Amino acid sequence: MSTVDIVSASPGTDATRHERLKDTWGDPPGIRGWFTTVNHKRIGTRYIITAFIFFLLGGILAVLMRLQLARPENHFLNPDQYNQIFTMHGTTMMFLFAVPMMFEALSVYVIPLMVGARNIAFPRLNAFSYYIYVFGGIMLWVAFVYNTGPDVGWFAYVPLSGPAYTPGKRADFWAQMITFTELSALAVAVEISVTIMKLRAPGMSLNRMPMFCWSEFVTALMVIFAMPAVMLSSTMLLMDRLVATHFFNPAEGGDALLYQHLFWFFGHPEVYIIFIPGTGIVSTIIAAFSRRKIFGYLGLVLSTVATGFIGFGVWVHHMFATGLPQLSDNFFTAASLMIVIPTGVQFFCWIATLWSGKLHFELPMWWIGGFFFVFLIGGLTGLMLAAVPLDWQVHDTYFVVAHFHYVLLGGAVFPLFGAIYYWFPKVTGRMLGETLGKWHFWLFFVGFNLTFFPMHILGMRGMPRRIYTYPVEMHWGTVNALETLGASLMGLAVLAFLANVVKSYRSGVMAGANPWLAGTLEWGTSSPPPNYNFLDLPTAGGREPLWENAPDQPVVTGVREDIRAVLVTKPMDAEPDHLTLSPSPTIWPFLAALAVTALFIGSIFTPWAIVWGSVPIAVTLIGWFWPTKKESENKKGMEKWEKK
Ligand code: HEM
Ligand SMILES: [Cu+2]
Repeated sequence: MSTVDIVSASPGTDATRHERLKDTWGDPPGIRGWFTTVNHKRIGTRYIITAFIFFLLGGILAVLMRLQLARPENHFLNPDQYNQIFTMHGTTMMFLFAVPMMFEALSVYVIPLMVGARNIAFPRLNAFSYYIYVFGGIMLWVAFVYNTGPDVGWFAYVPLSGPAYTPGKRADFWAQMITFTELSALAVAVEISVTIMKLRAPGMSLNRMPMFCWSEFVTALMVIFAMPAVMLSSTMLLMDRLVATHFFNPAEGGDALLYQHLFWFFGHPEVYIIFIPGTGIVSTIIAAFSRRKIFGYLGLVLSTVATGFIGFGVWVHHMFATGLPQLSDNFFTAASLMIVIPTGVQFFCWIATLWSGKLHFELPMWWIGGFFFVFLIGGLTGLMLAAVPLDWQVHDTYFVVAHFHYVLLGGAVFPLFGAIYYWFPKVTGRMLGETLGKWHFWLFFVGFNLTFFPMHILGMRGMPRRIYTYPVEMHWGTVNALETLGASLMGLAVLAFLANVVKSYRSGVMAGANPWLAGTLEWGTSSPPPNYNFLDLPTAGGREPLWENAPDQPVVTGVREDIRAVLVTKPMDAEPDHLTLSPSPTIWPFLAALAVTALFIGSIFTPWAIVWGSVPIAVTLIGWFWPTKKESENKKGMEKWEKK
């Protein structure tokens, strides 16, 4: 066996090495470990559970809305409650569920394992960003429970959300929460792109990188470009509201359209930030269950990148009804239609893979089937909406609501459930049950189409969106009642899923390391993975290393096991480059997140919070970067050792 000998051979049997690594990479015991951990799997699991809780909360609000809309002239909710509920639904689903789940949660858990690393890059930042996200979400929901929930839609258009029309603190909480969640997304974008560029297993050159890594990498870059736009618009909104700037006030030389441009420059890419990880999941699951390498790898990579670019060029199609010059409408129609090309390429590659492979139709694949059906319909109505005349016709009707739920649930929720069935065995060591799994799928699939398909018809018949009730004479009642029935089926489906998770977690079939016989690296370690991920750092001899590694594949030896050493490789061809120290557990990211939260919430009430609030932040950051004695020793030790 040839070896990539980084430093020196590591002595000991596997059992003693396991003990040593376990001690090195472990967390302090008990509650201290809880608040100090920097392990990407613990943090990733928290992200997944938290984002799912927000999905449940958003779903409860959806059911409330559907109950209200089930009958004409219903008084189950009053208009103010409805406004808060539909704003909280959209905001929760987009900012607290979809992006954190599809991007942060999945990539923080999966990517380091998939590239064969012992931890994510910047683990303390990772802990910090999780706390920021969860505190931001809690802040918004606490405000909502105390009847201070935002009521201006998840887009919070000015002037409606400005100081004149929305006095009080409602929109302020919304704006601060946006800045919060996007801060956390930005931090994860940095961690994930560096993890993907610098911590890949030796041999995993760029053209061997799994599709899921590509998709999360493109997503990370999109986050870096899109999120600052919305953070800017929400901060400008907040300043208009709190310190009487006039960015968006035309009477004082501001511009309300500027808000829409900034918002949608983020808002459209946001859809792809949610959907592109979904495509990565689809590629991963299809390859694993066809037992063949994905067809048209290069085409898939290029179309993922192209989707990322095009996603930034089309934001104005959300503003066709604002009366922009005709020429720009034409341009943005054409640009929007271009998205068909990369999406078409992707669909073609997936179908070709299924066609030429040997399909094993297990639960994760069911959800991919659902994805094909649902996303195709959402894509087609999207093309319809990109045409200005039709957009004018159905603008702000339920046709649009139908369209974006088909895209969002088709592009994110269906692949997500596929991903959960697929990776649950890796995370917990047990399989998710079949029977409840099938109930979950069919109830959700039927319920989904029953809820959202008729909305196309309601929209064509003129039912406007964002209304809390409608008159009997419009004859929209029957269809709406049907939709509410569909929504309750989806609710049942989610209950079946939760029951399945609890049951399988306790007593499901043991999974073993690689229950699906998949080919990517995360399946090459035990389920659940040990805190140090891999006993021997893996190498990649092909795109699906577990399928392709030759018997004489080189192995990495000699990485020190008594300190948190991480192997850094070169960005293009992933040749081993050097070793670096991964940070140890610490309480400071948690305290820093608390301090930042205090500043942000305080600043809603007094600008002075920015002055006084920065003091604790400074203290926590100093604590964060202050080297401990042990760390300095390790660092010196490693430098000496590298010189040898
Ligand atoms: C799970 C089942 C769901 C149901 C039954 C549902 C239902 C609804 C309803 C009735 C509305 C109000 C439409 C209006 O009055 O204009 C709405 C709006 C919305 N939904 Fe959903 N929804 C669901 C899931 C989702 C998911 C998963 C997402 C995102 C990932 C999402 C994102 C949105 C957004 C962004 C809005 C617009 C809110 C606004 O205009 O402020 N929904 N949904
Ligand atoms: Cu768009």
